[in-house]
Amino acid sequence: MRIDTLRIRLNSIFKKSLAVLSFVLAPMMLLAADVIEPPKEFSIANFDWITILSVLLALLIILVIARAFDIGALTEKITGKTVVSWNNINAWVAIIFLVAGLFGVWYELKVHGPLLMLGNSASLHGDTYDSMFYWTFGFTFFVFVVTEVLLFYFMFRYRYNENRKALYYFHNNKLEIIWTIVPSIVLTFLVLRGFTTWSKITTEIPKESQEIEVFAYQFGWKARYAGEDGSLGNQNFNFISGSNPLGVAEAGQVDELVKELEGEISKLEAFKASADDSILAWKGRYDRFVATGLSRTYPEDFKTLKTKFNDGVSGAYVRTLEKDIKRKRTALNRIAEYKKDDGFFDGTANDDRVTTEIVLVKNKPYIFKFRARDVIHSAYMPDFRVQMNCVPGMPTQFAFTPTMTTTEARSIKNKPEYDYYLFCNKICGAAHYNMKIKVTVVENEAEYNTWLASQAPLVAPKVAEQTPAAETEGIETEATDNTVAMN
Ligand SMILES: [Cu+2]
Repeated sequence: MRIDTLRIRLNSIFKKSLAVLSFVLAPMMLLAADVIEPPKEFSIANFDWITILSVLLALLIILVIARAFDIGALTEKITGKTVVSWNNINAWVAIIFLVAGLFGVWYELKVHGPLLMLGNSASLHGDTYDSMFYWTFGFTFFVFVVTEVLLFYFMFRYRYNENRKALYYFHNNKLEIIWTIVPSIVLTFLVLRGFTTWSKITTEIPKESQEIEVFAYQFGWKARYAGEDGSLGNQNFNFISGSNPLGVAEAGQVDELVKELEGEISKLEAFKASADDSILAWKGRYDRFVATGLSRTYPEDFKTLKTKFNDGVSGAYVRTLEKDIKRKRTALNRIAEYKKDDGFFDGTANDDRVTTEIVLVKNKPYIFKFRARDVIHSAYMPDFRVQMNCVPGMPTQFAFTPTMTTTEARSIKNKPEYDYYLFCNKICGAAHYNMKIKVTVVENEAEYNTWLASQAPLVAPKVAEQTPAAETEGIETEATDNTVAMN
């Protein structure tokens, strides 16, 4: 009797909580819809009454069903007969779930599948890569459908039946062997295929591949092409400066940087020498602020002054100066070491082109050398099935051959505005979403040469130094700006 009372009480608590939860959930769902749409002015006219009413209707239906089960349970208690068979209900729910789930899978594949497909690959290795994807998807999809159907069908077919006794089935070696060997074979096939494809992509690089340096920074990309001499000049992160964002080993730029660093060092040295005077001056200002009450009128200025003065007295000011000087001296020493190496500044960098766009020739092999300036980025060119991390201090590379020009891709996709892009595929900071560089594939070498000639070389060649070869090839070297600005 007491247990019965408890059950009734629990039942009523459960129902009350359900009701409270419903009234909390409904406004929450409405709020969630508001997150997506821009907030509207608060007015009853702006309410989405259809959504509110459908949520209320859904809650009402749930309550009615719950009520119906209550009545069923009560009838069972009075008559002693089974009215609601939970085993049957669960069995049918399993079938409904299976059918609805499979319909959902079919719907997703049909409606959203095409959006995820990358379309025809535009590189030589792309087709092998795509075929790997389809094989993997095919195997896993087949296994998925078979296991899901069996799982829910068995739930339905072998639900509890009081006339049937379950068989105690402990172990079967044959089954164990089958379900170990079959996946092993499939996985071995998939893994070996992936391994050989990856090895082929990364090792079978044609000797005549053209090198292009791709440089990642927060938040953009720069590309560097070899000029008329056909080879990329050296680079080092120690040479990076405002006018030399890629740190290319070009003597003029590096000398400029040395001068800049020396100037900054002597400025810092002067600050250090007059540190005592500065501290005294800050103290004077500090006292005056306190005496005249300015400290209360301009609390922010006073706070800054106080920090400065405290840092001066504690010695932090001088220590920071010394640290800065040391850092700049280290940079100078490193540059000096590189300058000792005659071959390092051999002038090959002078005609290099630093560009804000990548232009490739169809069916020509390329090797992209990736570098990063600040954090890890990832170069991702979905059309060419290329992806490679760009790590500061660790050069990486990816070789591939484009097989479809931008014009061809536009006509195949039926999108006259379509362009290939190299995206950053690693969340690298606030403007990561916008970190991309256009890649254009042209039909022939002539188009490429015209484009390259329009890009300014690192060092503008003097008219007298123009090589006759460059003139006969019709390459214009009209560029005069030898600085490459970050945009
Ligand atoms: Cu990035």
